[in-house]
Amino acid sequence: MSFTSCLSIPPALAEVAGKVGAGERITAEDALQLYNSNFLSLSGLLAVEVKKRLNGDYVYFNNNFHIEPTNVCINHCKFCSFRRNKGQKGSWECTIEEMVEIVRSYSGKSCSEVHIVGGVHPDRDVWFYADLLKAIREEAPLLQIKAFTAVEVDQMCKMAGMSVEEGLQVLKDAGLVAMPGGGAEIFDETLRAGICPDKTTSTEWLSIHETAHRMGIPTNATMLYGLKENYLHRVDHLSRLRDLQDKTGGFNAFIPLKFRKANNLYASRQETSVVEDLKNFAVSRIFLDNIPHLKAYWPMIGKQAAQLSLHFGVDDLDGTIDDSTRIYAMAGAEEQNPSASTAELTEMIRRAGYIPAERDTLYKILRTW
Ligand code: V47
Repeated sequence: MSFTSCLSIPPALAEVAGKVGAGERITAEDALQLYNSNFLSLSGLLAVEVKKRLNGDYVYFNNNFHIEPTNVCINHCKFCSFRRNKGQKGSWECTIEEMVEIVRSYSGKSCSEVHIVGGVHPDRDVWFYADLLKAIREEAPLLQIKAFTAVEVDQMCKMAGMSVEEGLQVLKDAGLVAMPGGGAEIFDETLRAGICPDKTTSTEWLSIHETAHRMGIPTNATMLYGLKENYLHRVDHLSRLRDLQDKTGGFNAFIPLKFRKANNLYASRQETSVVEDLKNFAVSRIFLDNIPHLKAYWPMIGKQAAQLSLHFGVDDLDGTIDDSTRIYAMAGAEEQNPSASTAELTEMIRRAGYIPAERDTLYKILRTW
């Protein structure tokens, strides 16, 4: 007798559970079954099973900080609380010297990574950003640079009159180690046209990541959820990522990003519940069986929900961050001044029953507790 047959679980769901237990890949229809069911704890159990196969009892974090070069942006994404026009009150455009100064302020603090993401600036091209990376590398040769969403890369290459491949080569030569997963939003073309009409398209986003993977630049992937989409849209998004990962193997981590409503055009909408957030982590973990890591970005959902997510398939808590990012605080995220000490992150992980592992950008373990 199977484990699930002793419980009052609908047969279709028991079948999905059986597949996950046997290590089989689930289909899009199976993922929909999980999304549509109210057996949250079963989804959590299955997600932890997949997580353990991939990462054992480790839960990763890193010692990092962010640089947001500018919030001036040519795009007009309706969910964004961060963007400003050039010269508008509240806009900023850091110079290379100012950004190197930020890096210098972290010397001696054992950070292994700087995460650089900002608005899509109207006049800064690949050469500007390559100079930035070179200057950072000169200042801190051991610091790994994870930088620029596919949307930023798209625009900076166009500005320089280069193909994406040529532009990424310039950035790689200047010190780019990996790319973050932002700008994916939701791939469904109709929804995307409504919420971020002038942004890099879904096909272009996927193609830029495919090019990066081919060139040996690993990347992350995200999904903005809780804004207009239904479960079919989410499964479509996850399917496009899983298909690309089957082809390239270049995604390191998937990060679901919960829509936050403050200070943007969707302020009157309701945000998702913690139950929905945990379900989304679990289904993502089970469906994306080929992406090694599932990250909970704690500044967005808060530390308590992030700790709970470790029982829904999450194996990565991002990093210490040191209050160096504004994007989510401006959108009303849980953490208005996000900062976590190594002691705090290791304690969160240990109290959830896992082994804390400090990692670098490429998931090499630097230390365990
Ligand atoms: O693409 C913007 C999201 C992303 C809102 O790769 C919002 O390690 C919710 O991708 N509500 C950029 N989300 C940041 C990003 C990221 C963050 C942390 C780690 C990594 C990584 C990547 O932020 C955007 C967009 O999807 N976003 N506004 C909002 N109101």
